[in-house]
Amino acid sequence: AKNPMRVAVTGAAGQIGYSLLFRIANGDLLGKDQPVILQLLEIDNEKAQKALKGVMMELEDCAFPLLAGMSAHSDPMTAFKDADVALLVGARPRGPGMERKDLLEANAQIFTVQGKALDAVASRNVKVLVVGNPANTNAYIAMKSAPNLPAKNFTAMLRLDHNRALSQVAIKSGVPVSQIHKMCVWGNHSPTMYADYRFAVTDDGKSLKDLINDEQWNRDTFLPTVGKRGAAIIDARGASSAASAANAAIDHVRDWVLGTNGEWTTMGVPSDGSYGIPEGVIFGFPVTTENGEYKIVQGLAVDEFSQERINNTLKELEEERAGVAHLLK
Ligand code: NAX
Repeated sequence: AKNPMRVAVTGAAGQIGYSLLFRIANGDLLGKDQPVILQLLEIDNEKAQKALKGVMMELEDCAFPLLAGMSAHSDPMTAFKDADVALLVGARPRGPGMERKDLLEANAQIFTVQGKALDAVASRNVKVLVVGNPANTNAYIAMKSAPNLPAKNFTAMLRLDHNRALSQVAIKSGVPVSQIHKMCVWGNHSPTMYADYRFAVTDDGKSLKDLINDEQWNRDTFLPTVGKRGAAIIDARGASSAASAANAAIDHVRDWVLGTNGEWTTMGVPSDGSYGIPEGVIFGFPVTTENGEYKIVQGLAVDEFSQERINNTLKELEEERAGVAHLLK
């Protein structure tokens, strides 16, 4: 039998945690033959820690064969000890009267502390996925706070945007999602992200762009629908995306660890300068993965419309980065 892998999850008593933990323990994250140990972090607050205990009671009550152990933490230095995977879900939500700048700063503090803790105690190969918003900038802060870990180990979640885009294209074209390849999303996990089906093809190589053949739909329906989907879920459900966000986190890490067999997916990763994105900016790119490493898909044509969109989402990320620069000294 395989040795258990340690998966740290922050914000473990939250909405996304409630969907995520059960799927990890069920083997959806790392494979049906891979035992896992869950190391769960919540804020140092009686109510949160009590709620976390409740979730752990339910995990026990599932008697998952792959769940080899679990522990509750209020300190990232113990929660991240020897972690092979770290899912950073917990973040400070926007409170009443809070400006975007206040939100950035509150989260910058959290992700500085957590980046330092990962740097100090996690496995040197830890794979980090930041889900908590603003996800790209939080991942950037954690990466910068962990100089002894490879920068490439820090990623942000664009997969929910990617999956949303896939489903919208499938509905429009009538081609099932399972038969659509080479979808991607560029940029920030925010309404500025650029979901791009120009390269998408069916199993038999037909272009989705040609099949749909409707630029106005792309501009006026598809991009706004994907970009504002989070708000539409809040409006309909009275709560933000949780099960779909947990599902996307599972997809992201599973594909990173187990490989995509040549298929494209989208990950927010530190740029290596590809497509003119400044090095180090955590940006959504089309990637393929193999042997636990991702590679940015190279050589894609960027037309004028796409360049405009990419510039726009990059500009937002650079503003966010400038907004927290003073905290990273
Ligand atoms: P909840 O408010 O239900 O849960 C968050 C949990 O995190 C709470 O239990 C809180 O106590 C905990 N927490 C806060 N600060 C913490 C810290 N410093 N250490 C440990 N735990 C901490 O939010 P939920 O709906 O689960 O969403 C979590 C985050 O995911 C939010 O930031 C949200 O904006 C973000 N999302 C990101 C998405 C993406 O695609 N990247 C999509 C879904 C989601 O909106």
